[in-house]
Amino acid sequence: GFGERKAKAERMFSLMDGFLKNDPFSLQKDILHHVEYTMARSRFSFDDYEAYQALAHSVRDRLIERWHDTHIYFKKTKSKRLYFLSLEFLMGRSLSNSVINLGIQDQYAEALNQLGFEFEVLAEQEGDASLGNGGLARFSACQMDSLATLDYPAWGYGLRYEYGLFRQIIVDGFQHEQPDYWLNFGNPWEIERIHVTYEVKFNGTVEEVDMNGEKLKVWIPGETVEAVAYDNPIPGYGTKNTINLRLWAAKPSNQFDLEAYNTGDYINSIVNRQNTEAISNVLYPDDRSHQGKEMRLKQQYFFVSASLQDIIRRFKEAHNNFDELPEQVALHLNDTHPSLSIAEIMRILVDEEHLGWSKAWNIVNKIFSFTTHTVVAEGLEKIPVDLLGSLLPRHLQSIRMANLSIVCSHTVNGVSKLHSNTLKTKTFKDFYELWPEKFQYTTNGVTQRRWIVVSNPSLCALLSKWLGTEAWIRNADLLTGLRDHVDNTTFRHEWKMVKRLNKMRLAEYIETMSGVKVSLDAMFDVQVKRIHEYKRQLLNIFGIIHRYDCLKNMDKNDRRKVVPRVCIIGGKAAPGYEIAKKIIKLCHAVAEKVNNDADIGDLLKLVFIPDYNVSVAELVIPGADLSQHISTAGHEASGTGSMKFLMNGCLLLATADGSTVEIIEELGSDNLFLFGAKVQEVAELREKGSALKVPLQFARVLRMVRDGYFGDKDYFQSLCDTVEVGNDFYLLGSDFGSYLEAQAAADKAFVEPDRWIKMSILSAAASGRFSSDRTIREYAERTWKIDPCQCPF
Ligand code: CR6
Repeated sequence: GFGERKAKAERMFSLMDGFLKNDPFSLQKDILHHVEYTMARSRFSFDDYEAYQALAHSVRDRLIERWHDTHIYFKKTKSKRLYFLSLEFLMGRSLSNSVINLGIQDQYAEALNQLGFEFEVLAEQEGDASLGNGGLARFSACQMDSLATLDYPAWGYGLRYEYGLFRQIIVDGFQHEQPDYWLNFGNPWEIERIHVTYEVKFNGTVEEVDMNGEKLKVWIPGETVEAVAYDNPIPGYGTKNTINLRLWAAKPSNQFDLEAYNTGDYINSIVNRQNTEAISNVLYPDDRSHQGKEMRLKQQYFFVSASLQDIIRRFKEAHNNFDELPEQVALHLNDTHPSLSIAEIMRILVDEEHLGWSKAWNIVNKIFSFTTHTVVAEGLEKIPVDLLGSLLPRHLQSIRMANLSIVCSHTVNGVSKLHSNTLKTKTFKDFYELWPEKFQYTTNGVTQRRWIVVSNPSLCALLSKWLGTEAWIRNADLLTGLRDHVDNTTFRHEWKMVKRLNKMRLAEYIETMSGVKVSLDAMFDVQVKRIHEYKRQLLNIFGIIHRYDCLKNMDKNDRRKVVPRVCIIGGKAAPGYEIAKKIIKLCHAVAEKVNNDADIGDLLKLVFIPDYNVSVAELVIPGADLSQHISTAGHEASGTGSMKFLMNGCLLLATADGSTVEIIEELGSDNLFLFGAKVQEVAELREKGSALKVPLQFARVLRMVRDGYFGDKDYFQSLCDTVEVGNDFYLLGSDFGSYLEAQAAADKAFVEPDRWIKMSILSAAASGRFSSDRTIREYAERTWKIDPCQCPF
């Protein structure tokens, strides 16, 4: 009986000697325990990597304790749960983040010191978990951190790709892609659950069978694959709550396929089975379109089917009536990628739970919400009818994934105010007229735990000192308190020192990566994000060429007045995106010329930072003076990089696109450098075609590239064609004049250090609204209708 089981559990718990202790002495013992028994290394000889692994395992143990208790508590309270379904999560590194969220960083630092190691050095040993492409994926990771911190009963679901996003290496200025074997050295942050598995079916036929006079549709699959769960604990900050990110891996199914084995082709049937593992092998490296790829569809369905079986199983453990589903379960579709969930849950409710179509439909309409992260039609997935029909014969209902998601979701979210307007007036105009009440927006955000506390410890200390509290780490609105100190010279001096320290860190990194020595007195001007024509890295490079050209034509006296710049560009191009790859090559070609020009010296440097990812971002963002977010208005749905720079006291040079519009509302247009066509002007400018006015300087820069001033003349022609008058879809030419003016305004502000520092402080002070805590709270209250559920300590 229950009493007996409880007594047994209590006896076992007493044998465990209670929870793990967090004093430095206990931590040392635990780390050494893992060196000996987990890493199986000889006690007195282990290198930094092994020390990192042992350290990570000791942290993992502490996460597991809280993760267990959190789930026991969630189960007990039976509160409504959120399931966040996303094909991508860019978690980056976990060690520092976990230790900080557990609140035991000082104890760990001391423990390691006593063992003769340094925490920061070991933390550098960790590789990134790069299970995503760009903004959408990092935003998912930030949301997980906020869900845990705000005590929401939430689960994340995703895929455990064997290969994350490719590593970018640069050879002779060209991008090459290398596979990311991130699991080769083990992953201490995941827990393999060999018993949490589900069968996922593919292909085959649908047959009608007669069951006691009732006609039922039965799917006879052609292939079955097994999904195995890998759990990744996500700790909240300042709370015991540690939620779960469950990632699925594909394994050959156990089910006997008698026919294959009976034909005697034993070897081949095993080889064929191994191929099924390929489903979760690799992340698709395009961040905007995945049109009509069979493996991509298989991944999506594999993910959706395993997740929903798991969710329904958990629901049925505690409830026996599906009418309760909408009060117990919120399912969130992160973009259209998991939208097959809608068809799959209908299949489960109709075919397996025998609810009947209309009853199932009524339930399904109350549980889904959907966020779209794109503005352009080519970003909306479409699946060819015959592909869906052959792979999922029972799901063939609708194939425009966005339409499916809108029809069946109670809420359709945009990711910024501007984006939402575009959705209502353009992309989904018809749907908006039909159901205006469904359309909302929840502006994106980023977590200050990762983007200040982990990545910028000196700023973190300074903020707590001047705000007189660490409470901003859980409540970013408190950052507005910095405005009270902006006139204090001591504060400003300390602020400046922090920036300088971070610039030093970045300068060292640049020197090791590229051999270029940069001056700390220069303005560090950064653009890091995926390479896309609409993000206009080319506009930035053209601006740099223009600057170089001006410097070359100046006399020595005038040069002395120029603000020295270090221009930093980083980002990956999708492997098949030719123009983006040419932009990377051009950046290297210009850098080669500029950086080796003795005439120019420290006045201008251009560096391309290879393999931009989360951990590189943690280093680059705190060290930036200026950052560029210069997409053609109307093309960046939100943009979240800008929010991280803002938090780190970095000034923005930006167009009025995506979330920048709301940043301006918080910050005031005087505190950033704004330029370019407004969203409502873009269509008209495009219509002008070859009659569009383009400044002479633009034509001159274009000519230089075309004439081979930076080499590779032939290779760059097609790139130049994309911005030639009449063909310049992203309006680089027509925005060039105002771009240069904004750059000049930035130079002017930089030579007044007091003014610059004030703007920097005001930037950080305005960043509170862009915390993902605010985003998650809005979603929780308005869209998901879930309440916090805090596990007692
Ligand atoms: N590429 C948007 O383009 C937005 C993020 C997160 C993007 C970007 O503006 O900030 O999503 N869209 O909402 C997609 O990935 C489809 C992105 O990261």
